Amino acid sequence: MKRTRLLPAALLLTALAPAAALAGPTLDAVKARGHLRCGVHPGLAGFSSPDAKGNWMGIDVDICRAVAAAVFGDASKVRFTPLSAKERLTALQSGEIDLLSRNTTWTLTRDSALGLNFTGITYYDGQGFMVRRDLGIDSALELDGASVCVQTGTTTELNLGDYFRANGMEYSSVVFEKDDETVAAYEAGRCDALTSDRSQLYAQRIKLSDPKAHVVLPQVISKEPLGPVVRHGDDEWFDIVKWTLFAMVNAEELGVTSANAAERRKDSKNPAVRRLLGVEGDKGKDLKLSNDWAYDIITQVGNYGEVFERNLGADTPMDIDRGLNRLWSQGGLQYAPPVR
Ligand SMILES: N[C@@H](CCC(=O)N[C@@H](CS)C(=O)NCC(=O)O)C(=O)O
Repeated sequence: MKRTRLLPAALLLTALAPAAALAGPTLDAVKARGHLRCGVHPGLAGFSSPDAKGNWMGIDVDICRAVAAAVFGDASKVRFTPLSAKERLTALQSGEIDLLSRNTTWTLTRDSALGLNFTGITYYDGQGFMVRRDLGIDSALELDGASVCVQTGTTTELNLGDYFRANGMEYSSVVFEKDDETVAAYEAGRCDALTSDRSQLYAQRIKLSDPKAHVVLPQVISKEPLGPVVRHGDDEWFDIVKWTLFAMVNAEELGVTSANAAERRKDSKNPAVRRLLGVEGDKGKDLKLSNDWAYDIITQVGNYGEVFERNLGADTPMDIDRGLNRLWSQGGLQYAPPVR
């Protein structure tokens, strides 16, 4: 009796053993190549854009760098592929990139039928509208009959239709394939309103010739949880990208920063800090990485709060309040499972 009960468990262990000992194909391919290929937005302030010297900057870019730090111990081992909204998912599906980190909304269809996995939420966003101040409108519910500039291939286009239908309002859409064309058309007066994720509206507004002449209306008409995306079928790679963000959020929660991580690794008595920084346990090895994986992320890229402030915070042109992107312990939604 005892024997028959034990047998299936033993067989199961044998069956699992070889798979557990192998690294996933994406990790192997990335390591063999010597760099990560990361798909990003071609130019969205605060999220992903090249600076005057051609260095990529932004919260989405920093996620790519953090994954490179986890895999190689070197955040610079990443090459960026700028992708339009239309190109981004195909580039990932076809294997042209290892990771997509590009203001992409987590939806059911993308996460299932399109063969992709969202690894977490780097930025809780929502869709809004921008109008010229002299239009004298202070609510999106006053937009009945308006023409709205919108980009195709986005959740934005779909939500726009839902919002006007749900509120019994009419609209005409003026549709473009590229962000620059959409904003240029809005600035040229070809539509009454521009709609996009609100973070993007702020980024687009600073590019207009007179940003103060435009207002972002208060209504948030959708949920746009933005996060990194990988392909279906490689759980180990999925885990690595997922835990990269979790490490950054946990570091913020534990008060571990790029400036103090070296000291905390030497002195901290807090078991959670010691596990995160690889002093105790084999957490990196569990991910098929070095036990310094999180230490490398934090010292080279920073914790989640540092990355947010550097790219989007009060000292940047974006000047975005953390809002929903605060830690759960500070009234926000950013929450990570424990490193244990
Ligand atoms: N978060 C939404 C919208 C993302 C999006 O692609 N937005 C536009 C407006 S900023 C964009 O990226 N345009 C630039 C381009 O396609 O090159 C989604 O995932 O569909």
